[in-house]
Amino acid sequence: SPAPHPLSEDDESLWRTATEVLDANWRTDHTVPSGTLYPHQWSWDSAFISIGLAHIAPDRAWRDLRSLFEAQWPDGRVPHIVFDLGVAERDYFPGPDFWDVPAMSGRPPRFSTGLVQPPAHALAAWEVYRRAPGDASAEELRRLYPRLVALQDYLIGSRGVSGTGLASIVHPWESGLDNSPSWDMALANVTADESLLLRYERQDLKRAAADHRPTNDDYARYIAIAATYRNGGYSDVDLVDRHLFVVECPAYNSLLGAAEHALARIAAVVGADPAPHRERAATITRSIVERLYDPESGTFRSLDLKTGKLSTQRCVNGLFPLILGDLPRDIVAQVVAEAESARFGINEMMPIPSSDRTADSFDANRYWRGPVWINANWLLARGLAAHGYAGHAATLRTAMLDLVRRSGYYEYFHPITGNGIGAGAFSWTAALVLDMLA
Ligand code: 9YW
Repeated sequence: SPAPHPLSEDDESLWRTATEVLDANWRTDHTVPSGTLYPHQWSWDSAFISIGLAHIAPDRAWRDLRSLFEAQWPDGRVPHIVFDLGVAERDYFPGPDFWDVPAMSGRPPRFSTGLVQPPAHALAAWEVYRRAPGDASAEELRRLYPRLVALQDYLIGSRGVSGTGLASIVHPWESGLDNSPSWDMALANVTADESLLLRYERQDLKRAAADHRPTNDDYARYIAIAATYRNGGYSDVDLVDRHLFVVECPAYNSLLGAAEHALARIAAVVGADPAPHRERAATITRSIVERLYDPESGTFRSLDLKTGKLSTQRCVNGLFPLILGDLPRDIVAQVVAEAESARFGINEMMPIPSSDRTADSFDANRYWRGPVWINANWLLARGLAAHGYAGHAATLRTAMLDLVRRSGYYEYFHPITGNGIGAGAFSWTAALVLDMLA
């Protein structure tokens, strides 16, 4: 479908190619993140993808969100991967056999993982509705609303380990920022049993360069943590005592709060009461500031609930509280200062990297330890604009579009050269480019 308004020749061609990426990655009722690396449905990917689809095919945007929530567990969790059982086990590791999830929600056994991902979906549903308003969209919102609320209830309830309104993640994969240095301290306390990994075969290394992916040492820990959670029947009881990894992430919880803000708006459309959502949103923002903000450095960090320690690493997740409209102004100013600093350096030439450029842990190639990711930058641009930093938001937008024009729809980008890394024809990159052009 054509762009909603006339575009320059360059942007017109970007619009067309982004549409082609999303068309090619569509599978019956959902979009895969990448046709090569990720052949199933991923939870927060579907949220970002739906926002782009809203411009070109609103029916597919809603279908993507709906199919994800049809895989919601009875306890409210929305799985981080919904498996396409027509895809061979060997095409993704760890696949259905590893997770070994029982039949439920009218699904056969092994239909999903037992983890969650950042709750970007209420925000996405609201944004799809705004981009494609009308009766059909209002009806989709009505259908999704109770499911979105059930997800929030699960995260704030079962995963509300600290009792402060914040949700804990029980695996780095749940953050969506898999190998971020933000988890290094907590992971150092997890024994890496490389022999466990030897029993499996990493599929990602057949499809992407090893030095662009998490290390084997990371994967051994990832598998140990996932196996522990699985062997406990995916129970969330007594997590701090029983489980290996229990962390409060500022990005995850910012999206949790943003979801409550979005649900308040959705509630008004579907005839529900917005007030409880506003209250929850206020609690979440307050707790993020009380628990995850380090006043000395003026930055947000992840908190390890097993040790009670804030991570010492400054990562892109520390900038995410900017997406909260009710973040206190003095704190907004501190986060913006961090984003402007040499560590992250907002400029027209390059979007914000996933990790502090000046830190020893910075690795320009390795996934969430340095490369630029479009979803993070899109969210930050949105947050900056909402807090009145229109100039910064415009700078990020220019940098993102130039990067993709130059390098293509990659999964992530080298933060110095801008070269594309990981999978090409990556769905959320294409989707968010459409959103920025529209
Ligand atoms: C993996 C699909 C997912 C994203 C995550 C990203 C990566 C999967 O890909 O994880 O196998 O490493 O870290 O955020 O949802 O795009």
